[in-house]
Amino acid sequence: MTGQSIIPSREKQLEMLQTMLKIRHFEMAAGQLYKRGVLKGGVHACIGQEAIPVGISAHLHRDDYITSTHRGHGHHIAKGADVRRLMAELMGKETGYCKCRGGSMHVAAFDVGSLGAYPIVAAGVPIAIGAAYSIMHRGSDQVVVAYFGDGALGQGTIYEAFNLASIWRLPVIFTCENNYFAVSTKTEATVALKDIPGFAASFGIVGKRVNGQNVLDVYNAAGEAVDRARKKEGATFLFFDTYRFEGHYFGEPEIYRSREEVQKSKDELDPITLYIATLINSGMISKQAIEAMEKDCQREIDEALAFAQQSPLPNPDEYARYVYA
Ligand SMILES: Cc1ncc(C[n+]2csc(CCOP(=O)(O)OP(=O)(O)O)c2C)c(N)n1
Repeated sequence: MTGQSIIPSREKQLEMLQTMLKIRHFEMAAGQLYKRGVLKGGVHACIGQEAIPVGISAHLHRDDYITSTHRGHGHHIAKGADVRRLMAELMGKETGYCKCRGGSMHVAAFDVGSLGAYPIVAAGVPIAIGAAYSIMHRGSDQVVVAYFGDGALGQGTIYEAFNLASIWRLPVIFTCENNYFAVSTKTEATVALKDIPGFAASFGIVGKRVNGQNVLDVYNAAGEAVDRARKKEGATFLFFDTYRFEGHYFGEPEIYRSREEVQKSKDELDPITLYIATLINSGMISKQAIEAMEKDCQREIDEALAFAQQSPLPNPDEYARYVYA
């Protein structure tokens, strides 16, 4: 890693803020739907973690790939997914990305390079390796971002993936979102890993620990990693420190952390609040322009809600259609 900071263009920076706001508004709307009993099953929000997929996706092309997790709305929206089809998928409608067969935790959006969200912890990572292997054989300059949580570091497949990525020089960006909890278990209770660069170096790849609440830090670290992957110079392991503001899923009782801890993190670590302050201080945007941006986001999410609400449910007689075994 060169460590040299690159300041993105004003246009890019405003686009990043807009995408972070879009993810936040989408998930706040999903939270309301969950409370009203409209959404069934587990819905895992990435509220507080938005800077990571946004800073990374700012470097990705539509045909680059991602593999995602149970906490994947932000990964998909940042990659350009249509929020109407995503909302419809959450609501179990036929117009959803997977025609209701996936739901929040199993979305795949091939139109924007998402090879799927995998709620089996770490399960998306070997799929990212397969996609990277195909890129290598096709000789294209695509890259793959494999998202996973700190909980995935307890899964052996991660280390097999590191090994193969190094041996085959695969264009992968291993992206760990360390939000300090795997459900109720603190990272420190299960993850022995401390020295990220040293650990990655032992596999012959580059590793870096990054502040995941600062979208510009994410943007810079991801820029180097994506560049390295496109040039076929090998994989990167990016370990982002972040914090999830909601429970593990909407409605989860959160008995393993105090209200004060959560509030302090919301007050001090909100990636959107922090970024807005940076943009205002640098004169890049006015408060009025931010308000207008928020209204735009809200309008887009309202449209997505209306689209999803008006969409038909799937025909129960066709439940096995599109499902392969
Ligand atoms: C292999 C496997 N073991 C256990 C579970 C149950 N489970 C669902 S989410 C989760 C925690 C995941 O934590 P982390 O990877 O840190 O992601 P986060 O939820 O914090 O984003 C667990 C243990 C699972 N889905 N898959």
